[in-house]
Amino acid sequence: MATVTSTAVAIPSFTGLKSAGSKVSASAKVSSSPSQMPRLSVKASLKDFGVAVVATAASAVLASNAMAIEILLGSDDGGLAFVPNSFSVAPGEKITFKNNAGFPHNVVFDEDEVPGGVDASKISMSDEDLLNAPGETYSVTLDAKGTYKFYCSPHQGAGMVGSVTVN
Ligand SMILES: [Cu+2]
Repeated sequence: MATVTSTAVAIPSFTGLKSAGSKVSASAKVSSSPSQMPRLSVKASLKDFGVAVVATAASAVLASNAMAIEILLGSDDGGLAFVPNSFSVAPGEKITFKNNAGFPHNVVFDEDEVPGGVDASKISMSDEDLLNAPGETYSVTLDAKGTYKFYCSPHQGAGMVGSVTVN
């Protein structure tokens, strides 16, 4: 949503400024033909403007990429837990689970504890699939609003469970 809004704003302002820039370029050509300098500077400023637009678009993309959350697998003191174990995200927000301590871990969504119509197996790691190395990650995005419960299959009995709400 944020990206769409930014883009909608950026395009009209680009068009408006570009046409203003073209007018400046035309008058510079007429009034100062002996010297190339004004034309060059107009060209340069148009070029800079183009860069500015690209930068704006890029920062909009970065902003949307920044819409992400990282969940640690295992607490710093070695506890078998998701940290945090309860959190909220926006639809489509990237959730990255990252091995921190006490691995191997995995992330399995409970088929009985996901919103209706969601296939838990499509957002889960398989029971046998484990994150073994330090810093290893598993990422998922959830689109359907509601509450999802998940667990780490090796440590579910030890209470390594979590809950995420998409809203
Ligand atoms: Cu675990």
